[in-house]
Amino acid sequence: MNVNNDFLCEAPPALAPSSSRTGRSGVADATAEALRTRLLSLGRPAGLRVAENGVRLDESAQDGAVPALLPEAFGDPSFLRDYGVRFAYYAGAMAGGINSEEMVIALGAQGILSSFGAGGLGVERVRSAVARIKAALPDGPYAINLLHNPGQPDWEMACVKLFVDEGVRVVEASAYVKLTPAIVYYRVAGLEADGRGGVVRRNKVIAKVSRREVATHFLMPPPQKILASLLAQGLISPAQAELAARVPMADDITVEGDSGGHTDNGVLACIFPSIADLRDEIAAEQRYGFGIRIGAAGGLGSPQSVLAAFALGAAYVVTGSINQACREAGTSEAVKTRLGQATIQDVAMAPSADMFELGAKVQVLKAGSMYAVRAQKLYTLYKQYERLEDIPEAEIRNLENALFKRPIDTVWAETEAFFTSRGNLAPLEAARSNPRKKMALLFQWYLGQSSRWAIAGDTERAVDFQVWCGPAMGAANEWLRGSALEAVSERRAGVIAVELMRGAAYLARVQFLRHLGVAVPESWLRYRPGTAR
Ligand code: FMN
Repeated sequence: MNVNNDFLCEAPPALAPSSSRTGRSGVADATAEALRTRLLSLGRPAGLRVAENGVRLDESAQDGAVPALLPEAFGDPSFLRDYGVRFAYYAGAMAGGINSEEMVIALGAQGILSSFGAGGLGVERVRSAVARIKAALPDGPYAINLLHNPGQPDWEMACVKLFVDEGVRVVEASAYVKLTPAIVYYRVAGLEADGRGGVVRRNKVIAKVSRREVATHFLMPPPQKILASLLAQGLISPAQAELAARVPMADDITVEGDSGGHTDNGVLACIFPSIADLRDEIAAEQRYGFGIRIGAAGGLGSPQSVLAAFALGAAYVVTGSINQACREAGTSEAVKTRLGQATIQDVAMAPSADMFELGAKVQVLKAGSMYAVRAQKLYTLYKQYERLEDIPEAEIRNLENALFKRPIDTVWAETEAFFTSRGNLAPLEAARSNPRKKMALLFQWYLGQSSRWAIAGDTERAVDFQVWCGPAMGAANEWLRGSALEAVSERRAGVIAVELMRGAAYLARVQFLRHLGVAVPESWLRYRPGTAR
């Protein structure tokens, strides 16, 4: 662009009518407003002229210009192409169908990728979701989540078989520590030679990680040992096993900082560059002949944070917490209302239901719920005692009255019924010979039910709601306050997505103006929803 040197003067020209920095006055309010309005008109460049009394909008652009920047321009264009989407953005999975069929379909219809929250659902429920989503979006875009749970390898494999049979082409793989036969099978079952020496990767994997060790597994080709076993079972062909050596496990790595649900509470600004570097190292070694994109998740609830993620180099951005308060989310109005009032600080780490024995934690909404405190109490008892019988009688009564609201024996009977109905008998067998395991399963009844009470909006259990949520929720509430999207009843995931991206584009243009040396009023560095076009 053509910027003359006067324009890039050390003491930037003032835009504001009476900038305290320069003591200048004279830019009429109307002129400043015209420039700001132009910055909000994302597709139109803003030509600038340096006048005696500051910078003003000028179509002839003698002294520089802020270029057009549409939200579609953010991120890696190959993300848009590969997934057939409009934005380098996707809505991450929310287990238990909270990222629901409705959400996936509504976002998909707008050309935005969304990942159905299959975690915690029975295979038949996942099957019906896949059928409904496919019927509504036969050509996509959509993704289905494969949430690893070390205690349920059969569920994971059954889901993958379903995905392969039904032609599900995008899987968001998460909570992995190492690779499992199921995720490797999904990836490799989609490999084909393209006839020109390349490999077609039909089954796309977006791996969500927060650590380098886990990222490494997905940046590398599938491990030989798992390939050999899949081959022996006849699940993959010898040709696919060979092709597998030439592709990484994932097409995309979503680096997740401090987020709702399972999280290492990582700082995105630290872990993103680290994993991007790791990708560069592995890609240089492996010479795949195509790139592996790195996206960013965790803490994104305002246009500023979305812009920051793209500034880190994100190929795409991912939201989670903020979508749970939207109309399409598969959870209760009671939960959405609570989420809509949350502040940034209203979150806490609490024991997780699925990896309770390992001491894993999830980030939850603290406001209005005793879940974090009560689940922690159960974990403390689990660590302190070898078996239920060792826990003092008074403590047991307390649990029965306050948490379970039923006798321990009934809780156990319900636990048995749950696992039996899912055909998952291994935990019950383990509990028979291991009293500590039995105690864990019994405590997990509360941890598991508390999510269901929240989804169902069970008012009698309102103080026990387990609602996964990160600080992004409070950030979004602050951003949306006073706008047409303040009430959760008005929030739609697609509208929020577009507003976040538009806001980021507007803010990027304001930053551009700053980079030109213009003193921009602080108030311009905020984006009010609904104002950009
Ligand atoms: N990520 C998954 O990969 N699988 C899940 O089942 C899953 N469930 C979630 C449930 C809730 C209620 C929330 C808030 C998040 C969940 N996540 C899950 C993480 C999101 O997909 C997303 O990566 C994360 O929320 C982004 O960070 P944020 O919460 O700061 O926006």
